[in-house]
Amino acid sequence: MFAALRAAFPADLDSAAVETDSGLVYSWRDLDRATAMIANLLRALNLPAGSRIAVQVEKSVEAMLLYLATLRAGYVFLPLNTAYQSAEIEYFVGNAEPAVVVCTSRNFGWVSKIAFKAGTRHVFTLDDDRTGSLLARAAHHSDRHEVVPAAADDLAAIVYTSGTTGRSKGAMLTHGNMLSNAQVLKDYWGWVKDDVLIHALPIFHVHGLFVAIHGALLNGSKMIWFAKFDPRGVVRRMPEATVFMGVPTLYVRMLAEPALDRSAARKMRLFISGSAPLLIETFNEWKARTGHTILERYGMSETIMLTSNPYDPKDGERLGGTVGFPLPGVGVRVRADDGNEVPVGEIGGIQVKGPNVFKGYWLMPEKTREEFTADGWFKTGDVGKIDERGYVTIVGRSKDLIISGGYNVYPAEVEGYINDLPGVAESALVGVPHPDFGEVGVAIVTAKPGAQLDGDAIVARLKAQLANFKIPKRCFVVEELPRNSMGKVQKNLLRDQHKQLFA
Ligand code: MLC
Ligand code: AMP
Repeated sequence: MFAALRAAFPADLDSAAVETDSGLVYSWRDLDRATAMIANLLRALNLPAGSRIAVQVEKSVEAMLLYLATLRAGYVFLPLNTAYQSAEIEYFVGNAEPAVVVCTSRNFGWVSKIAFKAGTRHVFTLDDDRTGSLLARAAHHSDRHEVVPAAADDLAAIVYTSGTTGRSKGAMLTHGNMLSNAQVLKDYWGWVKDDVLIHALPIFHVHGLFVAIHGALLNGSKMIWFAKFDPRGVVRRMPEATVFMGVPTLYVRMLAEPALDRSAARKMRLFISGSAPLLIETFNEWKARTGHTILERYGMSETIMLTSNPYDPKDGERLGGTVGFPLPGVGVRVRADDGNEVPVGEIGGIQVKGPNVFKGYWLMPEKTREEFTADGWFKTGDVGKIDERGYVTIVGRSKDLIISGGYNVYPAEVEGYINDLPGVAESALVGVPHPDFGEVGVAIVTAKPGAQLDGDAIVARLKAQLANFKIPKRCFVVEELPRNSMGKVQKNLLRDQHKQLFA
């Protein structure tokens, strides 16, 4: 993967590869030299083959360089959301047993304690102001490094994705998964010389880390780099850019900027949305304001990108409300619960097969087997249909999942934390529509006999334990939860009851 990206660097290594929102400029030569130095540092640690490098740091160009250096050195990158707190990190580090952990200096105390307990030998710091022990140590290493060869089937990254039962699973992605997907997207999305990408997404998930970074680097394209999404700043820099990638919340927030108009988007070639459903209102409003039709695509940690609306009009129009066609080389089909084929246009479970599909869940062969069909297709857990023209539409999910601002929240995990609080008898977390985040979690809780509960106090307690995006936006205490005749909580009734909460 790294060799392919490196081969795409432009001939003029002194031209700008990344420009940050704070005015720093990194040349292609800088990228090459810095990744060599970090790769040499990692190699000097004499780590066993296949070692995981777990990283929980704020977004910075150096964090991206650490990712690229890990590929370059032949190790396995393990990105972690900066919102994760100690219980979450303890699980990931305990499960993945990384040889190296990189964290912010602010979190060094508690993260290093967790890491050393799990047997990690090396803990470095990396801050978003180009300081920390990782860079200080890398500075002593040579800026030349022979790329460590990797086979298509070798692991390149483990991306944790929450499980329906509460426990996260590490999706193992290979160099072949990543490179095949990046090459298909380069072609399908029509990347051209002189493209400039605005990079405004976090870099600990598939969207910002793989789709955006690989897209720009594999085309030798400059990135305008935002450490944090800032709608005003992005609209201000838009006239210099040609490609933008975002989750729907980013589009909603940019639409609230008066400066967003056709003139701001005059050089833009392509706006891409994914990770969560894009509302048709957003799709239409964006077209009216900028003259551009957003291209919606569909992906997952386990499969990177699997479908996309067409870029080239000769392949068809970009249809709002759909996620387009299976990407070239990727098989997508819809199956009924019993595994049988469904007629064209009918709803069923979406399954996928192709060179983009991951190798399995880290240390979970059973789970891996469960998620694949006997004939080798991966069950996405999304529910949808494919029409006679081949457009895929996602209509729902069979997995109990809430997608909030592009982040996944698994109700079972949050409910587990709520149920452990004193006085709580049981709880249900449901997703309700939200104008900014698309969907947010709302908790409905019952008390143990004699206990007095307060919804706001429950939310406050959760904030100390869980990543912020998983915290329910509201919590209601009720007498009892609605149940069906089988005794199962009727979440659909709860969702219905609260659907107007943020309208
Ligand atoms: C932040 N908050 C959220 C939230 N993000 N609440 C619910 N859902 C979210 N996604 C809350 C915080 O808890 C906090 O609440 C308050 O908002 C401010 O926090 P912040 O960190 O300052 O928020 P902000 O920077 O505004 O972040 C919003 C965002 C961010 C939309 C920019 O969530 C984001 O970057 N989302 C993108 C996620 C992404 O990249 N997904 C790709 C996954 S890959 P309080 O109460 O503490 O004030 C994938 C595959 C694929 O899905 O197909 O791509
Ligand atoms: P993750 O596990 O974080 O990779 O999230 C993957 C999930 O995000 C998918 O299984 C879908 O449910 C959802 N998703 C991604 N892209 C889209 C999209 N364009 N529309 C609707 N849902 C999407």
